[in-house]
Amino acid sequence: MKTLLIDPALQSPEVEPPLGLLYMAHMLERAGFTADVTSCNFDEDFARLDGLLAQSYDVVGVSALSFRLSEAIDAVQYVRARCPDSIIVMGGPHVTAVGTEGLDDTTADFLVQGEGEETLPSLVASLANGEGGQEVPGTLQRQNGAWRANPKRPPNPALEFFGYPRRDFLDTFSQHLAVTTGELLPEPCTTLMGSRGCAGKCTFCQPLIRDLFGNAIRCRLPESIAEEVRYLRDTYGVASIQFADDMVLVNTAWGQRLCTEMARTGVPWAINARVDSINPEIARCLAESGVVKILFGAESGSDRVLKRLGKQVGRDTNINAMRACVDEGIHVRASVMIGSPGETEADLDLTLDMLRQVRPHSIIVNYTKPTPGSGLYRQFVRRSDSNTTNGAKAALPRPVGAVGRRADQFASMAARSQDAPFTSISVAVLEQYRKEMLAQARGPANQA
Ligand code: B12
Ligand code: SF4
Repeated sequence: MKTLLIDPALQSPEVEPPLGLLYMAHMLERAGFTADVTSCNFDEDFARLDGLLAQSYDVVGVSALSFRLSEAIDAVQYVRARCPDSIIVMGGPHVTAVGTEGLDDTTADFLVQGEGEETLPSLVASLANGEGGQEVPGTLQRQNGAWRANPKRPPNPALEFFGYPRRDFLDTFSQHLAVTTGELLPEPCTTLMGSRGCAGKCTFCQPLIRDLFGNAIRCRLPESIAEEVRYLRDTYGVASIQFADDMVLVNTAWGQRLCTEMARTGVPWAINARVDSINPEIARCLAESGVVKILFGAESGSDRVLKRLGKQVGRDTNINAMRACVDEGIHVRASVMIGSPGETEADLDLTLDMLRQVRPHSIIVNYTKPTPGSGLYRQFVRRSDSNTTNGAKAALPRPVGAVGRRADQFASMAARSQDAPFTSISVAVLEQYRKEMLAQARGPANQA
């Protein structure tokens, strides 16, 4: 069976290779199927996709992020129009988060929830054997116009089993490498995944990460991660690595082993981390092993807001962690959220004050938005589907009615910075705070 995996356009300056598709490509090849991967990020008008589709694939997979759901749906329609006989499978965070929501009108044949490394090869094998893809755990199948769900597939506890993502199967990998981010990481830079899962309970994110990757946090062997880094350096000239993990310092012992192995590679790296995984000793260990940049989801300087967001850390932990890394000379990027539920101007002042105290090197300020799959999204849907109104509801985007239209709503919300569905503080005031917060970054050139 010939398979093609498609990453629809992200329209983001941070065009990163689709690691999930590349892992699945590895597992498909291992199961005896061919797998090509393409990214529409560099494919205006689907010209490249057209060329690929001429090869008549038996199975075509399309990945869907909620905020790019329209692009994913477009890609499915495009494939269906050109290859009416191909089996089309959709998967990814959106499908995992909300199942068939927003997908009523797609012509996909199967949906996959959770990790695809084992589900997709099982599905393709079932199709190849003439079993029609029936009963494959982790899938939903279209039957007589409705979706039928099979049992979920538990995540494989051994991440090493998935091998390395096959970047050599991605026709646009050299273009991903050529994207310059203008950041301090030496280029070319690319991403890598060292662990999956997160123990956090942030309401604007979970339970999506648990639904995608399971409750347990799984870590790869640090030696194998370093081996992948050396492979990337020697094969593609990669000069630095951005870890895409949600919570790279999952435990101190593993984190320290990873530092030792990464130091041996001599390749600078950057991570995302929770503030409660950092202390001065770990910060030193990170700096000595070549970590040049660390992104913290600090979110707020108000304990009240942090608690309501389920962060399980307080303002002091934010400050101590960021300071420890600043002191070690690591570029600290603080991500904060404004317009969170129940947030007042006094809370925003506390966030501003926290940033003044730390002076991170760069700052990202996002409006709190309802990401499908998160607790906040469920709250948002309950409110927007309800008929009653109150002050907070007046600030919500219009109720959506048919679920299909939510796709456009997600997309427009992601595109506009000024959507603030959870607060009655005016956008003008929020924007003023945003400007003041950004002004607290050490390097104005690095503000985001
Ligand atoms: C790196 C990353 C990015 C990168 C690029 C993403 C990319 N090209 O894949 C960048 C920085 C660009 C990015 C941007 C954004 N991101 Co992002 N990102 C991530 C991150 C941290 C890692 C992605 C990754 O590689 N995962 C590892 C692989 C193994 O997992 P995976 O991609 O999900 O794929 C697996 C399964 O989903 C499934 N699967 C996926 N596709 C398909 C397709 C088929 C056919 C099948 C069968 C299975 C399948 O199988 C794969 C293998 O197991 C995730 C969090 C996370 N831990 O995953 C968030 C995440 C994907 N991002 C998210 C969000 C919200 C965003 C932003 C909207 C943030 C923002 N406010 O701007 C933007 C959107 C950009 C845009 N303009 O549209 C959400 C998505 C939520 C949702 N419901 O869609 C996530 C889950 C974070 C979160 N906790 O909420 N992101
Ligand atoms: S926002 Fe980050 S820390 Fe919080 S649960 Fe999600 S991945 Fe974990």
